[in-house]
Amino acid sequence: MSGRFYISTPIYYVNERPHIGHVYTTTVADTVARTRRIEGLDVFSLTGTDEHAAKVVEAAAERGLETREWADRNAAAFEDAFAAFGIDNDDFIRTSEPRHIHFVEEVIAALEATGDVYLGQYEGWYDASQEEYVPEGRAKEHDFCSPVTGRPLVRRTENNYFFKLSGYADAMLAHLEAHPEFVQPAARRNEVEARIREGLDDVPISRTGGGDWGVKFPGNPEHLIYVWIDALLNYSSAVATEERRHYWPADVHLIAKDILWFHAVIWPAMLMALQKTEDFAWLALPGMVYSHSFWISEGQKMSKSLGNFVDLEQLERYRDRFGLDALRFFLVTQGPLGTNDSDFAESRFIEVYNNDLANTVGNAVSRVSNMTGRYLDGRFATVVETGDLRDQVEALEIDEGPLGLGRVAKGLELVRRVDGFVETTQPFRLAKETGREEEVAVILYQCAETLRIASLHLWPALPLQMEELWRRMGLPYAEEIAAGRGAFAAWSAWGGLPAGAGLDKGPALFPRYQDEG
Ligand code: ME8
Repeated sequence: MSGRFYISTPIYYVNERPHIGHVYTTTVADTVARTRRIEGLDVFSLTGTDEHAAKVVEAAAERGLETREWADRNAAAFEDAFAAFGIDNDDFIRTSEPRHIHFVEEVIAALEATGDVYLGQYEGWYDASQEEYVPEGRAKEHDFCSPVTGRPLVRRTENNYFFKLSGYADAMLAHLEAHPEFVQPAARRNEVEARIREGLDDVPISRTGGGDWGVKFPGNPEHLIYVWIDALLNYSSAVATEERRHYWPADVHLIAKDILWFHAVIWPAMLMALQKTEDFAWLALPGMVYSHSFWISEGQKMSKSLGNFVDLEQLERYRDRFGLDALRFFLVTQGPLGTNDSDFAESRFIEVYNNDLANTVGNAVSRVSNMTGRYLDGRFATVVETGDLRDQVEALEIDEGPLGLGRVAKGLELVRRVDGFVETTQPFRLAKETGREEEVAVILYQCAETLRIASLHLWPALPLQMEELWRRMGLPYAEEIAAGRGAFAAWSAWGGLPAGAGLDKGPALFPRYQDEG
């Protein structure tokens, strides 16, 4: 293996069942992980659940359940959902697990020893709906209501342990300057930078009087460690073992804009503080925090009060109707990866499915396999080294982007080139003329070879159907990737479809969808 790659998703609150937002981020992370797995990197992809929030306790109580029982049930729902949507994560961490709790205790004790965590008194505007304090300026700006949910803020005074965030403003600005890729997209980086320049206050990291669902402050068990501090540490606790430590630092923390501040400022400042300790100096800063935007639903913001969350049941219906790959493809290519929100609308789904998958990928594969069957007995006698389509394939350059997902767009474009090439060269017409067998073979080899190269680009988003295509070509890529021997660079070079290889016919990979209504 030529290197390692670590990507994480947020860990999700277990007060509720999963919905499209959770499946989205985790599917994108899975797709990114696969772009690295197919390159042969030693990949670690992590997801999991954030369990110590007060709203988990409340949600359980509303149902007359023990907190643990409700947390267990929902954690299982997340784990099952991710399996059902084809996520190939390497671990699923729950913050209620002993391995995590012990790690948090040790980290906090170490930070207390350096003086970065200290006991003090805090008075401020508390946003109960988000379980966070809102700085004075922001509170005023939002008329003393939550900037996220709009609910009234409450004035609260408590004895807390604090984290000395104020000591890290200069270091954070210097880090952003030296590593402009640290927060992406760039617009999010600029927001973060502007807010740091407004000044950083120390942050309370413990609470009292909230029962005992949480991690107890080491040496002062009346205090529970604030859920966010506990949660962020999951990224490190999951790899704190001898066998996994080499995965650190994470290459990408994939999150959405709602939790940018914690990931882009508080988390790296904590890691900077940990650099001063002996036991945790291995926790260098992650490579990138990538913050996407939000899905909305049929033109409206999704909210509990509107009851319009695209929930698991709805996502399952899409999966069952169009296939898992189609759902993944839609999420990854049409989702809110940039700074704009995206609308999840059925009409758009059908349009994308028919245009990109049925009429492009599916159609090209069936056309080329049909002609190969009919004119070449399903086999390619020789490797074709030169030709117009090869030139086009080699000239095509697409920016892969910070997450490597531009590769999927490139795969789709390669398939479009196959279509265009068939249109211009008309092998089905040549095949009817005598003495032109050689030309037909040269055309069809190039088509199949381009589809093979495209499939390597598309696999991260369309794993099931691209593996089906590989079976039809008799190529062992799926097994090689599973064994950690992905070789994207070598495989995607021209000529990988060997002489004697075939392209078997089979059912349509993406049958055209026609509304029955
Ligand atoms: O914030 N569109 O957990 P959470 C896209 N436990 N993505 C969405 C979304 C939407 N409409 N809604 C949610 C938490 N998400 C904390 C995180 S991490 C150390 C602790 C996704 O269950 C998106 O990834 O509220 C967002 O950041 C995350 O779910 C929030 O999940």
